[in-house]
Parts: sequence; structure tokens; C-alpha cells
Amino acid sequence: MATQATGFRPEQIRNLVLLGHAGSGKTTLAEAILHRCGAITRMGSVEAHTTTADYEPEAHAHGVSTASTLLFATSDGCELNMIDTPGSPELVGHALVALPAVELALVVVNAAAGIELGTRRLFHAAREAGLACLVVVNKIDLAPANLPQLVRDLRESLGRELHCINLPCKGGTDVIDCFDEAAGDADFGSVAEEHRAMLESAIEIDDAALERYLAGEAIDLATLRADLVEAMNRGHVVPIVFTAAKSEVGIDDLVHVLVNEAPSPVTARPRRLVRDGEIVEVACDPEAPLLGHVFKIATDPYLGKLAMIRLLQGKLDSKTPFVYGDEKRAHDAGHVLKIEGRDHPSMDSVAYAGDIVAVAKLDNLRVDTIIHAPGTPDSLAPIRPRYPHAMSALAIEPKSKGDEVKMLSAVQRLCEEDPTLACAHDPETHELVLSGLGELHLRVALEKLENRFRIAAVARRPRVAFRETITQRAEGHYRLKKQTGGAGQFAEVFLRIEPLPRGSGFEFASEVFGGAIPTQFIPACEKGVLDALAAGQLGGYPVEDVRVVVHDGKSHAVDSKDIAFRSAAKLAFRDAFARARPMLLEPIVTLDITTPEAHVGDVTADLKTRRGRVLGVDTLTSGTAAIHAQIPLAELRDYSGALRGLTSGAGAFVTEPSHYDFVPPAVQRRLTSDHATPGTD
Ligand SMILES: Nc1nc2c(ncn2[C@@H]2O[C@H](COP(=O)(O)OP(=O)(O)OP(=O)(O)O)[C@@H](O)[C@H]2O)c(=O)[nH]1
Ligand SMILES: [Mg+2]
Repeated sequence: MATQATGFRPEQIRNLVLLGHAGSGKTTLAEAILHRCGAITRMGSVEAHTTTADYEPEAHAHGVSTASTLLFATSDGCELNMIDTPGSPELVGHALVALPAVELALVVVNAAAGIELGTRRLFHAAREAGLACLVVVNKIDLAPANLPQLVRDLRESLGRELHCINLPCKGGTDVIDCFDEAAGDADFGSVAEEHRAMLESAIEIDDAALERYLAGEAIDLATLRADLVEAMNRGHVVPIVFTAAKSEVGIDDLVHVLVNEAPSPVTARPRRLVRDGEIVEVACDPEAPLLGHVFKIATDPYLGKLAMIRLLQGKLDSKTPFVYGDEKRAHDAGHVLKIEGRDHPSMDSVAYAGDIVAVAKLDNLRVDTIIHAPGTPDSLAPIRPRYPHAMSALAIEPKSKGDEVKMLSAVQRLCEEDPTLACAHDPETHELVLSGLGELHLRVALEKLENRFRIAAVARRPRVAFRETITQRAEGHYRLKKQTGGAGQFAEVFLRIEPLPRGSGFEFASEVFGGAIPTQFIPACEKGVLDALAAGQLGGYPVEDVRVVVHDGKSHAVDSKDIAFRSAAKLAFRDAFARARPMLLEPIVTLDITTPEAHVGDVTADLKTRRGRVLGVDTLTSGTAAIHAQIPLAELRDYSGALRGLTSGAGAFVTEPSHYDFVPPAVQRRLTSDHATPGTD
């Protein structure tokens, strides 16, 4: 690798994340920047699996980025720290973790495809995280004729404050700067006009400069640059640049913009953290005590756990002591690393506030750990981005028996790396359930288990956690009598069961008079009822929303024991349950779908076939609709694939658990035969 891992002062650092819809060209753009900056000697390609960012086997298998990757390059005395992220909506967790680490988002748009769902969504996520944004219109070689309309669409869709900081020229084989320059020939638009519009928007935030400008004075470049950076920080201006990453068109100009016109950790807004519920702003000061935010965890085959840290304040080298969490013992970094895809050169000097570095082998570091100098307050916490909820799930087990513990720790490691991936043991179904944002997300997780941890897992659809309940009052009775030579068993229980409102759970009462069942056996009766509730008779699912009243019985002075009453109560409950018109309950989730407006009819018609109930449809700007619905969880299986099919790949959805509801009898038979009962396979 050509790049030296040297510590740069904060004002020389530019931290950026590449965001954008799948396939817009982020990984190729990052590769082109590395190449033009001399960090790599040959430019790799996504097709040949030779890019620096997409180095993992899962990325090669799917032809898309499957994790966020750190990269760095230097240009003109500046360090560019870049984070390439996956554009697939199911892998968005990897993109969101990167936001707190940087000042600037490059929102990459595919010129041939126009504005896509991911463009809008990620642009807004970056703005919400307080980042300055730069729109990169990439693949200009593919659709030169579309560009003027695309610029109009971008302004319409993302905001009027979008200004071209350069324009394509020489038939899309080059770009011409419109910021430093005020004249020249572009393929479309006017360099002079873009220059004027950018200048007037940028100085709007600077009263003194605006006054001078209105009085006819020229604005010097240094003032204009400082004003542009501040205008970008405030979201007042979003520059647009044009590139054809694959043929490295516009890359030098983009790097020039990053070095000269983009915020550094010093000129960006101060970082925001939380202390005791209050927002605290942290200015990037390398002379202050050390403060760093672990924003990402990764696993390296040789070094093990790698914690990626955004240094917020102070300096870090291999000997700098720091503490974190409840641990009062000071650690040191061992080696401070820079990350370049799969490589991690050690830094040959101190790392300053504002830089992004990594440390290895500190197993207790987690995403969102704050490291700090010993003796400084430890109550700071980061503001977490809003992550979408997991909605697809797989029940997994290792192919080789005996690998259970190894698999669990590997899965936990994967979940640490990706906040949208979760794993939990389901006590009702006794399955280890891995949940994520969709099929691709879960498939990639299973591939990582195999490629990285050498664990082959078998996965199947997890069972839906049905419940059972009753719909009418019923009486139950059981008389237990066993006399087999020695000590006998005797208990007789009469009870009544009644339905309770949804969500009430279970109530137990005794109305036994005159000691028909001696008081000391009543707790045994309740235990017996609880045994029966654990597995109902419809499908073995837990029974809920029922009140049980034991009201009569008989005992025997010698043969009545706890165990006898426990069994008798359980069987009396079952006797009553069968007569109380039992029904199956199923989990219902709320479902929020976004889709291009043209597909709303198809999507809602499909929801009806899945027993979904549409609660409302809102039309958003630029032809996107949001559908709000409720639907049984059992009907959502394979939904991400179905929605993709219905919306030409543009639809996306999120779910949230809502409540339990009755399963219609006609459906009950199908569902219980589809989903094996717990404990069987
Ligand atoms: N013609 C042309 N093709 C490009 C350009 N940039 C990227 N591509 C191609 O577009 C495809 C997608 O590029 P990637 O760099 O993988 O896109 P990405 O945004 O990283 O995709 P995800 O990681 O899936 O989100 C690849 O086949 C690239 O070779 C470009 O400027 N022009
Ligand atoms: Mg990529």
C-alpha cells in the first residue's frame, strides 16, 4: 500500500460516508478516489471482485457491498477517511452506524436510474444525523441526456438549495469547476450562472459578506469557501458534483472539492453527545483530554475484534491510557491502526482528535462505547441513529451437533457488528431465532457464519408464536383416585373457566367453602392449572386471557397430597377448556410500506389476500406513497421478495409487533398444520 498511516491534524482531515441506493456506484467511486490519490496503484472493479472496499466473500457472492468498509487516502496534505456502505435497504444498518463517525455524506445517485428510494431515504438520514451533504451524480457516461432533468428532479425532491459545484463538459468526458471559476463551456447549463447561484446562496449566511456583495464588491475565495462550509453544515447549501467513477471522470475535481470546500472536524458543527439526558456539544480539540466514540465493531481473521473509533478530543497513540464503561482499569491501544479495506497498517505517529482509527483485542469494547482519559467524567453517551426493526427471522441450529456454544458466540459477534441483526432464544418454541431486515440480510449473516467462523448452520422458518384462549364460560371436573396396594392418591376438583379481555393474561381464584378442598391444597390446584396453561389442546401453544375459579372438590385424610391435587386440577382445566370453545390467537403486526404511487393498487390488493387491513395511504412528495396496515405475522413470510416483485424492486417496509387476535376458524386449520407444534419437528 502506498498510503502512509501518519497522524493528521484535525484541520487536515475530511471524514465522509458514501451513501446511496444499491448499485449507484459507491464502491467504484471510493476505488477511483483511492486510485487518483495514489493509495492504490491499480483501480479494481466490482465485477472482477478486486475493489478495496468489497473484499469479503459475501460481497463477491452477491455482487453488492455487504458491510461498511473504512478506507483512507491522502491528497494535497489532507487525509480523506471514507466509509463505503451497502445500498441494499436490508443492509442499511451498516450505513447508519457510520453516520456518527463523519462530518460529510456523499449521497451517490445513479444518473441512469434517477432518484431512487434509497437516495431520498439516506439523504434524509444524513440530514437527521446533522451531516453536511454533497450529492454525487455518478455514471454520467451512461445517461448524458438525462442530466439536466435529473438536476431539476434532485432540486424538486431533495430541496431547492442544491447547486452544481461543477458541470460535465467535453461530451461527459470531463467536468468544469463552477466554484473557483465563473466562465467556461459546459455540456449543459451555464458555469457563470451556477457560480453566481452557489455564491449567493453561500454568503446568505454571512451578513458582512452579503452586504459587501450587494454593494458591488467581489467576494474573495477564502471567504466564499468558509461560507460554503458553514452553509453546508447548516443544510443551507448542498453541492452537486458529476462523476463517471468507472472511467475516473470528475474524480480529481471531487477530491479538490473535498479538500478545499468540505467541512473538517474543526469547521463542522461540534459533535453532539448526551450526558444525563442533556445534549452536550464536544468541539474537536486535540489539546483536550482524550474522548473517542467506538462506532463500529468488525472481526479480523488475525487480529480478532477490531473497534473502530472516531476520536472526538485529545490524542491517541499506542501508550495513551484510556478507560471506558464501568471499568476503572486503564487500557492502552497496543497499536493504533488505520483501516484500508482488509488491511490495517499501524500508525507511525500520534492520532489527533477528528481522526478515525482502530484498536484490536479489547474484547469489552462495544458499538457506542465512549473511551476517555482516566479521571475525566464517564457519563457521556452517543446519540443513536434510529434503526429499523428486524422483521424477518430464521430459526437456526448448527449442522454439527456440539457446535451450539460456538455458534451462539459467533452469532452474538455478528449482532454486535450490525445493530439491525438480533438473536434470541425463544422460550416458547425452544429455537435460536436470528432476526433481521430481510432475506438477503439473513442469508449474508449465515454466509458470514460459514466463511468467517467456519460454522455451517441449518436454517428454517421460525414457528409463529401462537397462543390459545377460550371464548365462553365452562365447567370442568376431574376425580383422581389410585389405590395400588400401598399408599393411594386421591383428589377431586370442580372448577369454572371464564374468558378475560385480550391482554389480561391469567387470573386464579378459589371459591371453595367448608374445606371441601383443604386450604393447603389450593396452591397445588393453581400449579396444576398453570401446567395446563403452558400447553393448550389446540396446538400445544400457551393459553392466556382466562380466569379459573376452583369452587368445589373432595379430599381424603390419608391419600390426598399436593401432587394429587395438582394433577386433578390440570385435568379438570382440560375438561373445561374443551367445552369453552377454545380458539387460536395469532400475533398481529403493524406494517408501514413505501412504494412508488403507481404500485399502490397492487400492493393493497396483495395485502388483502394476506388477511391484511389497510389503515391508510399517504402520498409523499415526488410520487411515493406510504401504506399503513395491520397484518397477521404468519402472512408476512417471504414478504420482502413479494413486495419487490410487486413494486419493481422499489418498495420497502418495516413492521412492529401490535397485538394478538383470533385466527378465523377457516385459517386455523391451515396455520396449525403449516407450523409444527412446539417441541416437535
Ligand atoms: N458505466 C458506469 N458504470 C459504473 C460507474 N460506476 C459504477 N459502475 C458500475 O455500476 C455497478 C455498481 O457499482 P458499485 O460500485 O458496486 O455500486 P454500489 O453503489 O457500491 O452498490 P452497493 O454496494 O450494492 O450499494 C458496477 O457494475 C460498476 O462497475 C460509472 O460511472 N459508469
Ligand atoms: Mg458497494
